[in-house]
Amino acid sequence: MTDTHHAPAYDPDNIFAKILRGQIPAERVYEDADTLAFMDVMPQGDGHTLVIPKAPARGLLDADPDSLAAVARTVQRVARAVKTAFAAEGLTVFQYNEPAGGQTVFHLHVHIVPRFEGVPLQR
Ligand code: DGP
Repeated sequence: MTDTHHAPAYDPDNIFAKILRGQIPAERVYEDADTLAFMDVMPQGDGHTLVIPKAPARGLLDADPDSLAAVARTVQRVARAVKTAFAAEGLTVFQYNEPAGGQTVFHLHVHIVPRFEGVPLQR
């Protein structure tokens, strides 16, 4: 398949790559061979957690399918744990691509936010 996405190249010095390398701290909540989960520093609600692949990927479009599958498994695992830990009534799960799509950190990440009836997302 021809690549028609034309996204910029992956930057290995992005902040989540530095978290993966242990160069900057993060509140890590889950890790396996292919993925890492940690708390978001600008939470949109209590328990806001991010899941990232260890393999370099800028976003959804350039990610390796096996890496995406690993992310999906970790998202489900962490979502279950976060829902229980924060006694959430629901969860919002989302993922942004490129600045026009709302992305600000250019290493693929999935947001998991515990939700409660009548409480809007913060920010
Ligand atoms: P976005 O690319 O728009 O999906 O947002 C990036 C998210 O990453 C945003 O919710 C804030 C969070 N974030 C940015 N810098 C850091 C950091 O250094 N550590 C942690 N834990 N989260 C960060």
